[in-house]
Amino acid sequence: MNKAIALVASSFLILLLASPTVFATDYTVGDASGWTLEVDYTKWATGKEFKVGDTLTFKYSPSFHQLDEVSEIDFNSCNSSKPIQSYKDGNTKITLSKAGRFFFLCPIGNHCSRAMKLAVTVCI
Ligand SMILES: *[C@@H]1O[C@H](CO)[C@@H](O)[C@H](O)[C@H]1NC(C)=O
Ligand SMILES: [Cu+2]
Repeated sequence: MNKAIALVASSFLILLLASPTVFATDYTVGDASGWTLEVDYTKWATGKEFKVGDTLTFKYSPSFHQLDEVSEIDFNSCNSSKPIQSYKDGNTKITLSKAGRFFFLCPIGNHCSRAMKLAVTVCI
């Protein structure tokens, strides 16, 4: 291989290894529908491979919806009494900072039991 090409290739490889966040993906939850009722977020998440450093952006009207990150137990029972984090700014960007499972729901009314909830699995 030509030396210059080898140098470029190895520099690129080093960049790749050193900065995985260069390739982070920003997901808009629910795509064009955003964070709202009548969207199947389980279906939305299916087939997506979330990685550490990716972000989730939740877009919603704060007059109607909010966003809580909760534990798995609270997620399963739609219990928003002690969220890990609460957001109500209408445009919430969350960085998936570590591998594992993350759980989100809307704490307004019965929205969570009407399927306004999202669980994601984040891989390294
Ligand atoms: C909701 O969760 C909190 C802790 O996260 C717990 O103390 C409380 O008992 C739960 N409420 C219900 C109705 O399960
Ligand atoms: Cu809601």
